[in-house]
Amino acid sequence: MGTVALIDAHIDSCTHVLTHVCTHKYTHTRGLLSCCVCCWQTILVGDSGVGKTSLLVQFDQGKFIPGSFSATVGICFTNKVVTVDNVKVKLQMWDTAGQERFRSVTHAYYRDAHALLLLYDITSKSSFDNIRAWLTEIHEYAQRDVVIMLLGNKADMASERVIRRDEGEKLAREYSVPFMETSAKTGVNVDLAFIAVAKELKHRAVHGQQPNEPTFQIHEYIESQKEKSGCCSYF
Ligand SMILES: Nc1nc2c(ncn2[C@@H]2O[C@H](COP(=O)(O)OP(=O)(O)O)[C@@H](O)[C@H]2O)c(=O)[nH]1
Ligand SMILES: [Mg+2]
Repeated sequence: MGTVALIDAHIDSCTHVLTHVCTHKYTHTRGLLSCCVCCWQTILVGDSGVGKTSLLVQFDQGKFIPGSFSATVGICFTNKVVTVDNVKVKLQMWDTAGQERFRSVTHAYYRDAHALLLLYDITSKSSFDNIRAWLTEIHEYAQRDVVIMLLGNKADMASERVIRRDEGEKLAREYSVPFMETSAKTGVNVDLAFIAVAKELKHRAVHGQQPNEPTFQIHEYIESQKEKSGCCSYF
């Protein structure tokens, strides 16, 4: 089986629930690219109504379906293969529907997560205030090297904004996590959030802990790529 076929076969096989880290690395025979196919679990967390499901649908299908999704109790996931730096990366994105109360997201999901997208709603102060509690829980149960990204969603709702962008930035700095504002409705920064996570995970898998390898700077990457949603939409 050729390398590409092998990679595709691996991607297809990597679909079962709670798949563990797939660290297989395939090196192209011509040696130009180190091609790593991984299946990484990314969990969306945050209060109910912040737009987790909408964000996932926007990333997966490129569209916004207005109205609340039924808060089915349980966790479901969506798989998506993205290409970062010529490498196919499979993200398995878990949506914590109906589990938004603290301490109710099964600890196993945190433990198995490679990345966490933590959302608040820029029009909801309580969802922002609860971010600290979410981070406490994440630090308690997730792996120490989990990639965390803070997202202020619903950036399109400028007139109803109650959390300024700089407040989100400050909180993110305090916890040393990357931050951006997103809109599941317009799609602003949605792909970027997932792609930045995929790039970070891919970089870690390919380059590992080799001391001489330049590290991928997720903060700098995001700063260079992100669209400022409504530059003048502060109060
Ligand atoms: N204007 C706007 N509405 C959004 C956005 N994201 C989600 N919503 C709306 O917010 C509500 C809750 O969204 P949902 O995805 O179900 O939130 P979840 O409970 O966190 O999964 C729904 O009415 C969505 O249509 C967004 O970026 N902009
Ligand atoms: Mg939901």
